[in-house]
Amino acid sequence: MKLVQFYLPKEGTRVGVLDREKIIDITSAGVKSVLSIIEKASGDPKVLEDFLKSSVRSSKLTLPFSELNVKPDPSKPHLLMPLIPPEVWGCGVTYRRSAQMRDEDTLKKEGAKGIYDQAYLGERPEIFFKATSSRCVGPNDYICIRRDSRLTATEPELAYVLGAERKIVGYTISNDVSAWDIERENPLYLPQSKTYVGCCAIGPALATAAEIENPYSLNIHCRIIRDGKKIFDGSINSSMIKRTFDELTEFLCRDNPVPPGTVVSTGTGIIVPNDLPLRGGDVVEIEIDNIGVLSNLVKQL
Ligand code: DO4
Ligand code: MG
Repeated sequence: MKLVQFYLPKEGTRVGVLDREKIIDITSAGVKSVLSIIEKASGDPKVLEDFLKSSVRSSKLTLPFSELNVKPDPSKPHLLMPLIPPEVWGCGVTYRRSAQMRDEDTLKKEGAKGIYDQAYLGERPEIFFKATSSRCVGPNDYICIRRDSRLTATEPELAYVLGAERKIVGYTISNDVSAWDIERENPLYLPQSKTYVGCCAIGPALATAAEIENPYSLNIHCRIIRDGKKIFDGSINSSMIKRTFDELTEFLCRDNPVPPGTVVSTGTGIIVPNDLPLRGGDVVEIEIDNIGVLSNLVKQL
């Protein structure tokens, strides 16, 4: 099943199950938030599916998805992030393309192995703290370009969500928006390139683990639209990732108490060319099989 969160004026945050083009409101069945479901979920995906099926049966309200998939405005119904994540972690150089681009674009001695290649090939993956929920946005909201960056890029990524026993409870789409110029100036500046207001978008839905038959065979697609014209179109399949999600989780959670509901963004395999930095007013769309399309507007801070 696919879970969404949405806002209704006067009612506040609601939880829904997305069934093709309609959202079945399960808040009236006692579900307060997607995070509360995740915190309670056992490691068995069937238990979660059964709980959601019974919540759908007792629901009394259905809404069209298209009416909620709009720019957030407090006077109108709209989609929210599919969960409020306590933490968002990013994984880096998990696809060869990302390692290549980053080593080429960082000062490196002739013939020397770059730090990104070392991380791509090394036993330990690159994992970094990306964001808290206050720095994240949901569908159709603004992702941001920091005021001290001239080359900020979109990083379209498959993300998974960890449950109580560090098991994957679901998958979503994330946009690991990154100030590449700051990262390139000096890799020690990575936290400043990665973490700031509006640095991460999540959504539109959380597809439960049972919904995604094989997370290593999903098409990931990204489009950037500027002034009504498509200026970038790129894709990758998650089968090209070098690391398993178990491997990423194992390193992430070593002596690190990661709370349930944590989003783990698995790294980008789509690299936007350097001559197409994001600009205020752009629209970025990321589509992943069986999860949906995450669309966001870009704001220059
Ligand atoms: O090392 C820099 C970050 C890499 C990253 O975010 C990615 O590969 O997706
Ligand atoms: Mg990334």
